[in-house]
Amino acid sequence: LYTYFPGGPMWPPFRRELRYAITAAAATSIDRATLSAVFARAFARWSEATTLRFAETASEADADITIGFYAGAHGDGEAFDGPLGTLAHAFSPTDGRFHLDAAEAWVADGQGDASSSPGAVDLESVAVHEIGHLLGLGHSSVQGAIMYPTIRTGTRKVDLEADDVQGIQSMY
Ligand code: TQI
Ligand code: CA
Ligand code: ZN
Ligand code: ZN
Repeated sequence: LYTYFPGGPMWPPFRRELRYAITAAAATSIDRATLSAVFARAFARWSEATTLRFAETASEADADITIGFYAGAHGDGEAFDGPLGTLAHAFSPTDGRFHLDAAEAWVADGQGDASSSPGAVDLESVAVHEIGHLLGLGHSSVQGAIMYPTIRTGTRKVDLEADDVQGIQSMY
């Protein structure tokens, strides 16, 4: 079953269109257009299941959600740990910060070192999971759910399960 963050924080009902900015992309080798496409698809999984809409903005000041790649300590007390281990983290509503570990062998749309690295991590799969957190979902006990707290490296898991849909539809 799906869970919420403690206290059940969510984006308020008058905020049904959320803007996101990709602010720190320099630390990854994946090009900017590919990043835009991958995150757009990841957000679309959740907007298709809810009344939420997401739009990319170039302006960080304008953004509800900020997405960036960082290596090691990056100022929020949750230092990244190099390859594998923690891949990414996202804060609960309505913080909006979504950070990815720049040290991972990210792969997206055939870019990155999918074949050469045994630790390759699919960016879109991680993005779909972290967006669940950004929207207020905790972890699910249903194996196969996007919000289940493990994923095998080198695999792709981007389709919401019934459990994820029920969880998000109970909020939005
Ligand atoms: N990052 C953890 C995660 O997103 C961070 C975390 C641990 C967390 N406990 C939490 C976030 C509780 C919110 C609430 O789950 S991770 C996966 C998965 C990670 C893990 O790097 O370990 C994915 C990132 F689910 F596959 F294990 C993305 Cl998809
Ligand atoms: Ca890591
Ligand atoms: Zn961080
Ligand atoms: Zn998680």
